[in-house]
Amino acid sequence: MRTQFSRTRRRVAGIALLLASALAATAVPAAVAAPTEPPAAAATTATTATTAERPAPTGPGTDHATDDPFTADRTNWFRQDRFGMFIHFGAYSNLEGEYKKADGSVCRDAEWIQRQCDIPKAEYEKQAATFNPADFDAKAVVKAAKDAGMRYIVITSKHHEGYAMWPTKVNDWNLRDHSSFDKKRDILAELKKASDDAGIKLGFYYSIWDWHDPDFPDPATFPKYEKRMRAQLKELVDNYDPALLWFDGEWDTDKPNNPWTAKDGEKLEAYLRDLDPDLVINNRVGKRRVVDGDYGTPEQEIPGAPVDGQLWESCMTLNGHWGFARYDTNWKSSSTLVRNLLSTTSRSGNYLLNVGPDARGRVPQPSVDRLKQMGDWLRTSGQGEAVFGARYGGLVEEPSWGSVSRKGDKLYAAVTQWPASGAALHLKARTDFRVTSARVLGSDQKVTVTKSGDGIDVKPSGAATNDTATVIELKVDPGPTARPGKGKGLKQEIFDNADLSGTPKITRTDATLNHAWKYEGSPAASIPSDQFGIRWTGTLEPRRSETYTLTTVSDDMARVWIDGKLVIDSWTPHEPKIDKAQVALTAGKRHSVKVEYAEQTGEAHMKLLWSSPGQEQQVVPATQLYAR
Ligand code: FHN
Repeated sequence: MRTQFSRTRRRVAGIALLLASALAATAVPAAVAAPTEPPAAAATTATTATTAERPAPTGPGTDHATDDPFTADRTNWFRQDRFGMFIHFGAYSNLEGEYKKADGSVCRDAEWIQRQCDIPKAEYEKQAATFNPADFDAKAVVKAAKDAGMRYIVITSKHHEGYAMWPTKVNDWNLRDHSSFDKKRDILAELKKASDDAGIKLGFYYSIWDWHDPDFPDPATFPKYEKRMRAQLKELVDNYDPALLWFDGEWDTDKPNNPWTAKDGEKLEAYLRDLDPDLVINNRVGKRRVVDGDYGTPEQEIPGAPVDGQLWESCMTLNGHWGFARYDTNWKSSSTLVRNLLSTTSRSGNYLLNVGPDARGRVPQPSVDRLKQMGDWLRTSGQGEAVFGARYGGLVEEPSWGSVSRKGDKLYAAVTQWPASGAALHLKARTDFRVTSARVLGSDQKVTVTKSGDGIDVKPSGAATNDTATVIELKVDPGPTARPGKGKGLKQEIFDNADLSGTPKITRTDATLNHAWKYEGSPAASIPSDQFGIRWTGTLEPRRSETYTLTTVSDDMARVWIDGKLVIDSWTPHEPKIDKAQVALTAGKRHSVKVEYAEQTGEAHMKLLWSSPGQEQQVVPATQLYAR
């Protein structure tokens, strides 16, 4: 359980981080509202929250990009752990996926059942009053996650139905005040303790879209809902110290109308970052875009490659439903699930796999069985090395016969289509590298590796070790990587117009092009949040000699020159957008770089990232940027 001290420490650290990033730009420190001490827990009535709003950073000079999620300590656990358990559990679970309508017909859905089956509010509240998940066993849930090899858990604290799964003081639509459950119990506290005891991170899913709160649908009353939502989120952060918040229900929709906007997301994210600078937050806090939160959230699918500009996590069901549905026995095989995990890892993504406890709070046995089988595969012969702490292979193209992840100086080729006797597995190289040794995990068979055409041939001499995936470990020499540079950042000229005309108002060194001014912010307190421009100039020093992918995340306009050549031209106003260029760079060489950016109106974002076969995606670090 969080102590007041630990949160204060976090917040102090957070301010230091904000100021450090501001000072690093040798700028006037961003106008960060010095958070006041949190108001004493306000006494609240059952239906409204009076917790005072804390002034989150905003206004000219505010920059919400306080670190790079690709390299920050704050996100390190998320980038290493790779595999998590999603839990969909709410009042909907009490119906177990079926509702008998007045006309005798049976309507089926899971966590959407109230809306999809048109259950009247009073009727839904009546059934929720009988909800009694007495058999919910946090230790058993955490054991199932550990047995699977899962490193973090995300549970629905409040789904679209608006029903809180913790004893919130904000209203009485919750598991404590509106159920038949033991009023002395708190399942989120039980799960927090069991997760802490097991060394597993705990996060909360929280739906912005709320079908129950009367103030939600009408934009005129929506601020009242927002106040209650923030009060609930503060309860979750203060009382359970989550590592992660998984927002959902951010999209434009009706029944009920959803007034949520990208600007609302900016304000909520700023509020949460101020509340706890360590939080990892997904992109559905805003509008599920590359500039929202710390990571993208593809659902029921796996992107075909690393995602540009953002970390990512694919969430999936074990059968066909998120919430429990007693009739849904369409369980994925453990082999499919392991292969999904290997695919996400090999593209630098995470896999969040869902379980849906039943009305009594029990995780279905077929779920538990498959999770155990996944863990058994991961624990066999060190095969988990291909997942935990691993990432995009980078040095080779993804093969058709499986996937390739990288961990340090090893590539892990997870083979799902074992070659015929005497045949080889071909890997197309993306850069020069050498294989210094090769072995099949769980077998002492000989493996030969030879250069072949556009890459290498890997020839095992024996049989696959299992039907799911046999892992071949290739120890590699990735070729020379220069020591980190001594750069401090690029020269930055800031104009108070979007034409970059006239004399720059501010000239300074900018450590990294990693900025999220969003709607209200700007590069300095003296620069308005609209109609400003920036030119960065200097040199960029790569650490490897290979083809780099330069990626910009920009809103409104951006363009990039390398060695005098225009390589990214995105000079027409746009919403948050990714642009990329392939550029051959030479290790240790100072390549001239110029970046121009313009903000006309609305949101303002500018990031410059790079990646290469031997360099994982990151914001181009200051050490590799020089003002001349
Ligand atoms: O509507 C929800 C759905 O019920 C479920 O929670 C998934 C899980 O990510 N998210 C939304 C659909 O995108």
